[in-house]
Amino acid sequence: MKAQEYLVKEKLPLFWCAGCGNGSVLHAILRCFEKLNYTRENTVVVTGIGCWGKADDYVDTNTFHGTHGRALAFGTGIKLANPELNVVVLMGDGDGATIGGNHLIHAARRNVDVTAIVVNNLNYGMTGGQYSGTTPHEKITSTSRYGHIEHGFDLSGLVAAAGASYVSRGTTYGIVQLEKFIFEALQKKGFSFVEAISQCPTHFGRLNGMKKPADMLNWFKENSVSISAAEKLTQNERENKFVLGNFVNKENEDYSTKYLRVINDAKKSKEGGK
Ligand SMILES: Cc1ncc(C[n+]2csc(CCOP(=O)(O)OP(=O)(O)O)c2C)c(N)n1
Ligand code: SF4
Repeated sequence: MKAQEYLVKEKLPLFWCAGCGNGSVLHAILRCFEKLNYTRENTVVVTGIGCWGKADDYVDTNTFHGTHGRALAFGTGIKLANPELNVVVLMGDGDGATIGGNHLIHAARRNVDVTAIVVNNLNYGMTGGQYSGTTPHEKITSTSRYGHIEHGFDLSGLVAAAGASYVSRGTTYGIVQLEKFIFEALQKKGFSFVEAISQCPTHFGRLNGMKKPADMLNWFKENSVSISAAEKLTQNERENKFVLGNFVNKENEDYSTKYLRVINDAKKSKEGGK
């Protein structure tokens, strides 16, 4: 299937604001589906709530629209029920890192064989641009008018530390690199995670002096560094940078495989006991 054939045409035009990064990330995902020959039947796209959580409306595979912060819990259940399915979980930073942060660390720790793609637009877009768990220090949001006093999560670092098999971070400015990361993540057995830094010009951009979508893309470009370049920076210099690249790519037995082994062992021991 061609990338565009995965789109539900009747649902177009997209609900997202002009210049939002969500469309770019969705297109990159659909191009990867095309390359991997995903079918409607063997693929489930799971979302939570929020602007990015609307993505499942536009994807013509099996989809599941869950509650805010719980997309990974639904994705885990779907994968355990049918390990043959390609389960792709789409979350915002509010969904994945803030309200649903607990599910994120435990899915990574368990190494559930799903791909999680977090569009990190650094705020809660849908509900009016409030700060989230990834809003950078001192940035302005509708609930931090004088500059955010907290430091945002290094989301990829958090997921890597929790035990994921694959972790990468890219931006919508570097969409080719981001698509490569999504392509690798979809093929990885175990918990794979891609953090897509993306623009929300309507809220985050407007409040932080970047009124046009292109201003946000330039901000990403000017403040992005590779992992190797970041190693040469001091902690302070790194603070306001987007460190991009592949952080983890390792082999580690996934949860469904272990779970099926336990089921088989239990069956054998029951038969042996008869
Ligand atoms: C448990 C719960 N708390 C709060 C809300 C209200 N709510 C809906 S969307 C949203 C923010 C979504 O932000 P994010 O996940 O970052 O996605 P974005 O809109 O930025 O793409 C919130 C707080 C909710 N639906 N459920
Ligand atoms: S509010 Fe922000 S995240 Fe939501 S659609 Fe508009 S630009 Fe995109």
